[in-house]
Amino acid sequence: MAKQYDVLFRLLLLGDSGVGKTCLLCRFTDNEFHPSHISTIGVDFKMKTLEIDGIKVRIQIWDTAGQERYQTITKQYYRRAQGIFLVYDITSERSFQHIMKWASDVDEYAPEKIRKILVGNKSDEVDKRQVATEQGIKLANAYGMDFFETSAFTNHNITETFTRLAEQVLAANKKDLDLLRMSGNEEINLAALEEEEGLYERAASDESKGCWC
Ligand SMILES: Nc1nc2c(ncn2[C@@H]2O[C@H](COP(=O)(O)OP(=O)(O)O)[C@@H](O)[C@H]2O)c(=O)[nH]1
Ligand SMILES: [Mg+2]
Repeated sequence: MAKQYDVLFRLLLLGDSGVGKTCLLCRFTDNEFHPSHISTIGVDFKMKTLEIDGIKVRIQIWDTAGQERYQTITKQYYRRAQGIFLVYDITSERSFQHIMKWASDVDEYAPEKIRKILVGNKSDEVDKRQVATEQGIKLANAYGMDFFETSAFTNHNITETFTRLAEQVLAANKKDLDLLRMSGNEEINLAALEEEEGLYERAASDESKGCWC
């Protein structure tokens, strides 16, 4: 069977409930926007393959629920991720302030070489803006992260944001990647995928749910 991709990365969307994480994911993977859908329960994921520097990068993007009660589920996922989106809503000062809490969780639970990117979503909501672009830039600089303002609604900066994080993860893992490529990594990746799917089923079976998007 022909190899479908060269490497598999896991990226995680973090941030308060309602900032638009699920909408960002739907826009990126399916180019769809559903204005209202059932809140994400626990953790869910979608896949997409990108080609970066001639390397087929399959990214598995995990979408978490921001509610405190799911924290015990999501913390297991920090450790298995290579990249993290820290998402706030530009119309919610509160969601911006909470980024510090999310970032400190990442520092505590995620691997050291994890790559992070700051995302200010709902950039289309100009009249309701509470967080200035400069505030986002300043915070991202303080953490040494890249920063994008996005809109899942208008599709502004969506591909750019996901691609940038995937590129950074690729660069951070380049050495291991070369080793994997030399030895052929398909089996390893498929095994990892099956393992993740098992985890997902366990998380999902905790609570029955409808369509999450
Ligand atoms: N105007 C606007 N609304 C958005 C955008 N992204 C998400 N929303 C809305 O924000 C609400 C929460 O989105 P959702 O993806 O469920 O947030 P999550 O809890 O972070 O997953 C929904 O009512 C969406 O319609 C955006 O880019 N612009
Ligand atoms: Mg959600």
